[in-house]
Amino acid sequence: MAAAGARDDLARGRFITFEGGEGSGKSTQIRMLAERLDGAGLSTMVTREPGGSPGAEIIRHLLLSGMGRLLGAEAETLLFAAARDDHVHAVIEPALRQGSWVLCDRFFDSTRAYQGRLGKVDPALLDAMQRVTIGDLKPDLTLILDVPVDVGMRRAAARRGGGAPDRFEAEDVQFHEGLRDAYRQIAAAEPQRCIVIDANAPVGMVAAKVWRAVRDRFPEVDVSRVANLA
Ligand code: T5A
Repeated sequence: MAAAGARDDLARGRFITFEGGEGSGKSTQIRMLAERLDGAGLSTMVTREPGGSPGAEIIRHLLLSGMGRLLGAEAETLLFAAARDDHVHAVIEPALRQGSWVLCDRFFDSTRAYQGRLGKVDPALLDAMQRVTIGDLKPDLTLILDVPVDVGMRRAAARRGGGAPDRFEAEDVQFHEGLRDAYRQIAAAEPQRCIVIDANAPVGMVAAKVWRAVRDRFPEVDVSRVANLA
């Protein structure tokens, strides 16, 4: 039985989440990491939260429009949880079982930081929602991209052009400073799972740090086929 379990574990893909404040460069780095893992011959899947499955994308629209906020912090948190539940069961778990490496732009640490620390939602409610939505599923690795708040906000503004900021981008500087601090605390509490990456650097330099962190954590990745190793 134990041997079969070990084989199942090896066949299962790895689950890597990216976290950080607004404009920290998560989407950019996920795309680059996916290319490298593909180059190493691994099946990879890129996804995001809130969203990532048809049902969760509908809830994403509601949340980022700011409508969830009108319901209060707890109800807004429940909407994030509902989206995650669908995403985990419809997309993430099946992909991992099929051996894909799943790279997810935000996961439950975002709820801990945004709704827990900043929205002051009761930790007992967050624990209960986590049990229901993700059960034992934890990321194998979480990369927290850290940038000064003004840098992240400038990048987010440049990316959206003349468009209006979304629900969370529109919060004040104090909120975003608190967010950065919340992520540092999450990393300090779970150093086995989380690595903080200084993302206040050119894209290629950040990508090299991300790649190093992934190779250190997963030495089983065959890098001999990956081009342009930084
Ligand atoms: N949320 C989410 C919760 O409150 N609770 C939850 O449980 C969850 C799951 C999602 C929002 O929902 C909240 C958090 C968020 O506020 P979103 O639209 O998905 O919102 O946005 P974000 O996840 O915040 O992502 P962003 O798109 O704002 O930023 P990224 O993905 O971190 O950054 P990226 O890669 O798009 O880069 C932004 C710009 O900067 C440039 C890029 O080219 C781009 O133009 N850039 C760099 N420029 C210079 N140097 C670098 N190193 C750069 N890297 C990227």
